[in-house]
Amino acid sequence: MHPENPDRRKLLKGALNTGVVTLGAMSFPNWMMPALAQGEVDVPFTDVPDTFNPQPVRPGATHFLDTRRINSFYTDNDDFYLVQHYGQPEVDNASYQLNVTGLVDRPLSFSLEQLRSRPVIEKDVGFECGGNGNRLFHGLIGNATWRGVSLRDILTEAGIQPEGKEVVFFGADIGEEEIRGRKVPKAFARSMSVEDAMNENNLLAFEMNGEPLPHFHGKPVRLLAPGWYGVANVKWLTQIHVQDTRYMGRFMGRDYVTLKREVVGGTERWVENSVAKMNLKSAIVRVTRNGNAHTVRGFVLNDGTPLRSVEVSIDNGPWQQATLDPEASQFSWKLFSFDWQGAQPGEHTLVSRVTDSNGRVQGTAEELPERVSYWEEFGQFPRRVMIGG
Ligand SMILES: Nc1nc2c(c(=O)[nH]1)N[C@H]1C(S)=C(S)[C@@H](COP(=O)(O)O)O[C@H]1N2
Ligand SMILES: [Mo]
Repeated sequence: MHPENPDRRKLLKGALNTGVVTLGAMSFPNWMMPALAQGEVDVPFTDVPDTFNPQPVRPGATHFLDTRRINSFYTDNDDFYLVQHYGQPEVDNASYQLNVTGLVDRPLSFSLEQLRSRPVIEKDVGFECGGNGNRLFHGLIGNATWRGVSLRDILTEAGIQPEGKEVVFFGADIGEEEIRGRKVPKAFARSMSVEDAMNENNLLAFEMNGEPLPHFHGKPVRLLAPGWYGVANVKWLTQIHVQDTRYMGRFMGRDYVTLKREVVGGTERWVENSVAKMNLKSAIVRVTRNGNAHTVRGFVLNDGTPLRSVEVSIDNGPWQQATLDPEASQFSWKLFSFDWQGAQPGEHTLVSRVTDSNGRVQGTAEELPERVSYWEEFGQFPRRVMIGG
């Protein structure tokens, strides 16, 4: 978001880690954190409960990014959020194999070396968990630069047969699922239509921010579907299977399934859908003060549709243009900042909204279709801050 000396950042992180070790679960109030730019200090949010206190990464655990701390376009690999449903399998690079099977003319098998010797694509991609939301201050989020190979090229080489309709991506992680009274071992898997899988942007990624893909992010290879919610990005990827029926697994058919009240061809119905492409969303995550100047910062995520504007409203006042970070690209997160003029002492409500080039506007939670459960939370997110006297 604003330039910062990386050594300094490391120092800050080190200090934070030490603090956590010695002080256990004690939380650090916002205003105790050192300033990030010369003279710049965080303005505390008053809507964050004491219980929201993201911790450093722990093996096996979900990890939240502390969005109040976002200060760079790329999220450090060791701070990028983590979600895994069946643990974090350690896959051996030397014996790794990716198999392409099913309704293809030529079943294929790749070692890591063979994948790495193919033409490499590099892309900035940001994403969030389909279960991210206000209650987590949007902490299941991150943005990185990824390197890998084209999924489309590999599927083209394998030759999808005309009957092939669905492409299933299997991870190496296996969990026991009880389905209709029977316990069975199931690999984490997600699927896409052939058309979606053949999208030229999809990567099989083996590098993240210039490093080999870290263990917890799917070493050695993961799928990366730019514009999709995180759940699509299958980690520890070992098999790609083409079939002529829909794939029905927990993460397509039962979990990561929304329930929304929508009008379907004139009839109001409760609609379930598998979490897929990201909805248009923005959120304010940070407010800082430098002297009397206040800056409001946040992020935008969507499916890659170009944006028209990001705006901020203060205390229900008029919408005012925010500035998008020029580093943003089609599938990265898009950080924005807004110069808040003449902020008066006292408590204030801030909210952002984003509009895309199709004219779609991020609505308030009340304007969006009624939604059951936390999947796909993308309404406006009003924040409260206290400006000191
Ligand atoms: N193999 C495998 N891939 C997976 C998952 C998983 O449990 N197993 N979780 C998914 C979900 S729900 C999310 S949100 C993203 C998180 O990716 P990250 O941990 O690298 O941020 O990975 C996805 N890929
Ligand atoms: Mo997720």
